Amino acid sequence: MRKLFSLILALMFASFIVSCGGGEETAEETEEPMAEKPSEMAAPSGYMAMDVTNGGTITGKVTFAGQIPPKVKLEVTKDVNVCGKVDHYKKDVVVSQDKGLANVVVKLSNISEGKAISAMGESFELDQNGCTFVPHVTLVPVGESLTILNSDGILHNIHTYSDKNPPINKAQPGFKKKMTETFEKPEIIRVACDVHNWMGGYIAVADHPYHVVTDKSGNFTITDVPAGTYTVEYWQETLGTKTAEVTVPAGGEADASLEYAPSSAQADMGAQELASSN
Ligand SMILES: [Cu+2]
Repeated sequence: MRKLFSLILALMFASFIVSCGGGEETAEETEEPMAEKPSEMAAPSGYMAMDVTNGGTITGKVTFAGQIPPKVKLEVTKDVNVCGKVDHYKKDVVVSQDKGLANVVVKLSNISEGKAISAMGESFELDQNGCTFVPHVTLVPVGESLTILNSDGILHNIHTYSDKNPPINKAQPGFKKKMTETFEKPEIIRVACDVHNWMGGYIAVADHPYHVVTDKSGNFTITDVPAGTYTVEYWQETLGTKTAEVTVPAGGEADASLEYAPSSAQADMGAQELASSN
């Protein structure tokens, strides 16, 4: 009797393990596809990731139409032993010798599907180095961690001015080499340091991967664009926002060069007019 009882117990226990094991497997099966493709889920804007076959490339150069503005040196008034190692200049308009405009955020403003946002990269960093934000304009996808580094080893303070994301105002003492922040809403956010009033930069939070920043010569490249006609939006911190239409052929190239006039009045001119006058 006792033997029978323990046999029944053993059988019950065995079937319990089997059903548990089975249950776990089912759970794994349903979880796996979600864990595999977080970036293919709809972004807040409704952007959908898909496989891009035979995509095209948009290249361009953003230029400054006026005289190359003289560099304006900024006075280092604090932590001179660290911050004063390099000269600091105003970065509101950074123009190369061939009139390329650096630090312009270029994006396709009306793209609804294309490559996965993970194409933007795996890690995103903003450094405070020589009491300057490096890079001056940082791209980060929505919901991804932005690593904020303090290479200077002195007190800085990350202070953001945002509309859609909660503002950040956090001290980063010299011993705190790293901190991370995430942004849930696409927007271009000004960032400053209250300790060093000349420090300024921008964080561009992207809801899809068709966002780039012009290099120091004003050049940019946007790759793997599904064939079609798009609105290209250009943003420069003092010259404002402009748009242009571009048609990307399958597997081909499209040019989306743009010129910014030096005055704000002229900056309102249609980008297409400027493009056609080139
Ligand atoms: Cu600082």
